Order: sequence, then C-alpha cells, then structure tokens
Amino acid sequence: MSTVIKNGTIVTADLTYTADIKIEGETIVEIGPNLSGDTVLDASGCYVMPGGIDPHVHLEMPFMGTYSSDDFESGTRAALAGGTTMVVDFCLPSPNQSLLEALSMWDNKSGRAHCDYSYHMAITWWSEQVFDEMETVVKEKGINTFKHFMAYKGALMVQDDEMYASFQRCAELGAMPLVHAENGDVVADLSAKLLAAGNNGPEGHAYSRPPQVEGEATNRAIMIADMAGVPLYVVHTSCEESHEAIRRARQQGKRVYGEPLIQHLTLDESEYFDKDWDHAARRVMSPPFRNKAHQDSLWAGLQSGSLQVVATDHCAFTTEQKRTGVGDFTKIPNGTGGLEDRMPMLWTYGVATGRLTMNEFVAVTSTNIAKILNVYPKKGAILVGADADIVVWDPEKGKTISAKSQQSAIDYNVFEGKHVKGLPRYTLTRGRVAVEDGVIQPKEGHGQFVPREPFQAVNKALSKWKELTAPRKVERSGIPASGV
Ligand code: DUC
Ligand code: ZN
Ligand code: ZN
Ligand code: ZN
Repeated sequence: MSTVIKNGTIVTADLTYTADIKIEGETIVEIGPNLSGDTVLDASGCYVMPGGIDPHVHLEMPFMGTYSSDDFESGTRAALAGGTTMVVDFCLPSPNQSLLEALSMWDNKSGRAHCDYSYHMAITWWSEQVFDEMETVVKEKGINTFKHFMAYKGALMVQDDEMYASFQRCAELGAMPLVHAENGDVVADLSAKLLAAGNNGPEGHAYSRPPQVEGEATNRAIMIADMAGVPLYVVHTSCEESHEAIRRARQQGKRVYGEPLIQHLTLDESEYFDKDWDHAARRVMSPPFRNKAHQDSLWAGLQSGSLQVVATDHCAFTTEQKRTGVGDFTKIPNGTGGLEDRMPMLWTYGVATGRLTMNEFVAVTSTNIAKILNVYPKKGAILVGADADIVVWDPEKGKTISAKSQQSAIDYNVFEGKHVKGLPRYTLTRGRVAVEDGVIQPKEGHGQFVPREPFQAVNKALSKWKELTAPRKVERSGIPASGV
C-alpha cells in the first residue's frame, strides 16, 4: 500500500520546490513529478514539510507534589493536531533511584503514544551508581542527552561539582549535557524574601527569577562544559542575558545551543499582572515570561542563528493543581502547555510577520533539532529513506485558539483567544495519516521510541582551554625547610 502527497510545495530547511512524495509503509520512497499510489492526499495550496519535533516536553511527570496532566496519550495527540510528529520527554529519576529503573517506569507510560518519542535522561542526584549507569543509558538504551537542573534547590538541583563530574562523563560517552539554567540558590533566597514581605501572589514567581539568575547560570554552565570538553544545550532560553552568553560562546567556537520556547516568544510578563489570580498562576513557569526587549532578543537569535530550536517545555497543570499555590507562589506547580500550538503560533507570529522564512521555520521546528539530537535524516527531513513524518500545512486555514477545542487535558490554554493562520491539513506519523482534513485520527501505541546514537565529533569543538592551562611541571632548587 502506497500513499502519494500530490500538488504541494515541498519546504525543507534549505529548499522550496514543487514535487510529489511517495510513501510505502513508514518511509519516503520517491520524490518527483507525477507520482501515483494507492491513496492520494491532495496538498494543493499547501506546504509539505518535515513533521515538527518538540525536543522538550514533560508528560505525566512527577513534579512539585503532583503529576503534569497531559500524559503520552493526550500529549502526543495534541502534538499531532498541531503538526508535531516527534516529542522528546525527560526521564526523571527520583533521588537515589537507579536511572535504569526510572527508564523502565517511563517505558510503561510511553506505550500509549500516538507519535514517535525519545527521552533525555535527567541527572537528579550523583553517585558512582549514576556514573556507571550513564554508560548503559548511552550505549544500550539509545539516549545521548543528560539534563541538569541548576534550579529547584532541595529537589532536582545539582551542585557544580556534580555537574562538572557529569559533564566529563558525558564527554567520555559521546553524550551531550542539557541545562535548565537558573541560579537555584539566588531563586531560593529571593523567594524567601518576597514571601517574608507578604508578596505571595503569582507575580512573586517572576520577581524571584529575574534574567540575571538565568544569565549567571548559563554562563556558568558554558564555562563548566568548556572545561569538561563537551558541547552544551541550554533549554528554555528566555532572556537576553542567557542568549548573550550563548552567542558569545558560539562566536568563540564553542558548540553551544539555545532553545527559546514559543511561550517566551509570544507572551510577556504582563500576563502576571492581570488582576485575577488564576490567570497569572496558569502562566507560572520557569523561567517566567519576560518583557518585550527579551522577546526581541529571542526572535533576533532565531533569525541570526545564534538560537537554533523552538520548543514548548510542555508541562500542563490544571487550574485546580495551580491553586495548590494560593498564599505561596513557590507552591504553584511550574509549567505551561503549548504542544498543539507551537507550530501554528510560530507560523503566525514568525513566518506571517516576516520574521522567519518558511525554510527557517522548518529548521527551528524540526531539522535543526534532528541534527542536534543525532536523529537526522531519519527525522527532520523530506528525503528518500527518511521516516514519513510529514505535515501538509495549509497557510490559509485559521482558527482561534481555545481550551474548548484543544487536545490537551487541562481546562485552559495560555494562548486562549489568539488567532492563528496556518494549520495542518494532514499530519503523517511514519506513514500513518493522523490528521486528515484537519480532523485528528488518533491511534494509541503507534508511537515508537527513537534511539539516538552517541555523538562522534562533539568533543573536538572545544576552546583551547586545556592546552592553554595544561599544568607545567616546575623544577625548583632551594626548597625551604619546613617550619621556616
Ligand atoms: N519549568 C517549568 O516551568 N516546568 C517544568 C520544569 C521546568 O523547568
Ligand atoms: Zn526547565
Ligand atoms: Zn485573566
Ligand atoms: Zn522542562
């Protein structure tokens, strides 16, 4: 059985051209004019692009005393509805838990996925056991990325010595560290001071996490990565301070990547000063939304290439869950949704406004991520032999975003009321049509784990730090006698 996508304009990260695409089973087998097949999908008036990859989601994640409310079922259904065909979740071992045991818990949850997925492994504690298990995770489990939380003091936060040790281990194994870059000590101190002063509303969350805490941590992680001899991926880059550090590192030849979220690109800090508590608390996430100057910096980074990827950090909590934090903003579960809306929002606010070209859109929603995570060209490509993860994008199809019609399990949407233009006509996940004429055709369990090989060349792109600071043995005569 073959499927042909006809009459569309193919848009990849570097080309725009007219051709049909033929799919057999799960794979693209031919690209060219006048193809025929058993099933024909009409892409007239549409752009045919690699399906989106969201490299940063938290599905059914245990966090802040609860679980994020979208699981692999609703989360991947939301992904497909918005044109995303692969997600990367975070496997989060609890303190003292074996990485491999945590992984088997994640495998139990992900079996319901509608689209393909992978995991980043979080380093939430440090020991010889973790050091040893990292090798199995990389060599046998197909995971080449390790996440480090520099914030969430007393819970997920790693210390600098642990981070340095883990980064060196990543270097040995051909893995890449990721960081949630916020200075957790400063956040804890600012939070305590705000609460003591009676500032306990959701806006306190934003005051407790100014751009400086992110800039400091990003700089620190970049320097530690350089000393460990490993590249670095900075998740949810939200401000100029962090972007500036990434930009400078890249200019120096360091392999450092930055990932703005669609939320930070399109929503600003005024959301926290809305008069009702629920509105603000629903938008509490870390890092918090910033002002317009920071947003401009993020857009500029995508345009110039100093930032490479747009993600969501999808971590959805209901209003009821958010209300755990009434009277104490530090107890509001951190996280917002966005999986279904990332691609339409970025198209509307990026491509339709002229900030991004269509090719840049494909790069930052799919191809760059596939390359950075080492799954290209199986994912992120329209090429013969690639997985048929494809979105047929109708630039004329619009809607007003509303919680009433979303796939996500929560009761609100942070983009509520925003009008988007540009939506999937078809979304294909490994050849299966999961969105048809805009209507979702879900199939639980269709999604498969995508293993990711260790990186080959990553440890070569370092600064000259090691050479420049290599210890020199100094021969001395005249050593003073002790006690002099
Ligand atoms: N930030 C959030 O807002 N939620 C999940 C974890 C994180 O770092
Ligand atoms: Zn984070
Ligand atoms: Zn409101
Ligand atoms: Zn996250």
